[in-house]
Amino acid sequence: MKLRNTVVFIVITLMASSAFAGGTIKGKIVHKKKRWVKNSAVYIENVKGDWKPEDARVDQKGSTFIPKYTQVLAGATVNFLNSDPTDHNVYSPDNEKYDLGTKPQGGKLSYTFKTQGVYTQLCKLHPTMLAYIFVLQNPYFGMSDKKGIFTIENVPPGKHKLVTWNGRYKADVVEVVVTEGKTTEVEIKLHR
Ligand SMILES: [Cu+2]
Repeated sequence: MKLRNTVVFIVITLMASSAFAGGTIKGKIVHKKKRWVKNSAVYIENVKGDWKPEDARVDQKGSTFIPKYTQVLAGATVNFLNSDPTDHNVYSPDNEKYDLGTKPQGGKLSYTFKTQGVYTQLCKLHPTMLAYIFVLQNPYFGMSDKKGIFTIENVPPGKHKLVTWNGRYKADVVEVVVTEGKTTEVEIKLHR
C-alpha cells in the first residue's frame, strides 16, 4: 500500500512538472466588428526544436470539409476522405498548389505538405466548400474562440514572434516575451 502511494505521488509530480514546462501565451484578438474576432489562428513563426509531424484527417461530409481548420507540422500527410454520395475534389491554389483529383464516396486522397504556410482548401465541384490547412514549423498554435480569446501552452521561454491569420482581416506580427511558468498576455488588433 505504501509503495502504491509512492508510485501515485511520483506520477502526479511528473504530470505537474510537464504541465509547467515553458510558459503560456494568453491573447485576445480585437476588432470593432466582433463577429470577425473568432477563428483567428495564432502561431509562432519559428522556434528552435524538432517535432515529429503527425498526420491529420479531413472528411468531406454534407459538402463541407470537416474540420474547417486543420493544423499540421510541415512533413505531415493530410488524408482527405469522402463520406458523401457525390464526388468531391481536393485542391489548393496556395503555396505548393496541389490538385489531388476527384474521388467518389469512400475514396481517400492524401497529400504531404512540405512548405509552411496557410493553404485554402477547396473542391472544384462545389464552390462553397472551404477549409484551411495551417502547415507550421512547430506545434505552438492557438485558435481564438467567439470572444477572440486564445491560449498557447508550454511555449519555450524567450522572445517569440506571433503571427496571426484571420479569414477577413490582417494583423501585425507581435513580439512577446515568454517566461517559464508564467502567463504572458497579449492583445492583437485586426486591421485591413
Ligand atoms: Cu465537393
